[in-house]
Amino acid sequence: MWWLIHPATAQAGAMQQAWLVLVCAAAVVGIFVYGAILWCVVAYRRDRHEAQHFTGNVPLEIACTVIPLLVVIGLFIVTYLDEMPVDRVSAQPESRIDATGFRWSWRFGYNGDRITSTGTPDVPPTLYLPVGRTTEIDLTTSDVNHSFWVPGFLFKRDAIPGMRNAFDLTPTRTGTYLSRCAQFCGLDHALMTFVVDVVPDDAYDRYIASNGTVKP
Ligand SMILES: [Cu+2]
Repeated sequence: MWWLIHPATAQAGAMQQAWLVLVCAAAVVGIFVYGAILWCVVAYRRDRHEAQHFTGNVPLEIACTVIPLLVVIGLFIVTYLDEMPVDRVSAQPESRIDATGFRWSWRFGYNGDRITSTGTPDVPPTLYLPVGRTTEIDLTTSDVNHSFWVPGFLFKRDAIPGMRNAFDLTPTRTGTYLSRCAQFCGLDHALMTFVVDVVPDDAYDRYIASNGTVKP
């Protein structure tokens, strides 16, 4: 859709679809509620007539309970169905990268940590990903909670002390995507940026084969 960002991974389409459904549902509910408020304000103005007062209306109360419940159940199912493929981790990822958040930057380790790239607040690191291939990212943190956020991928995942959060990314377009920590983690949180560089797969293979000396 022309007014939405064009997400750059195979997984992001499902997130965009879930977002669209939620926004449309919110719009429908919002239009109904504000319409009802406006109607009450106009139709029951004091100078016209007194609104009828009543206490207790069982059909209305059942409707006011059941309809929102059905809306919430429906949205839960849509979210669940859209998120499951995004959370599913392939048993055979084509490559695997360790990502570690720390105050205040990121460290990326490729190929069993034979190549590592550690950023600083002044020089943010670059995460290279091969286009068209599924890469598993194993996310951890060495101190407090951080969050790995790539807006161009519509993807965010928390890095939690003592936990390894694994997820797959399958970029569909080469390009450079500015990314950042999305969890307030301390004074220099705003400096925890990084760059995701999606490169052609042969350039990525050369990078790995050269142990990081030939940049993609
Ligand atoms: Cu952080």
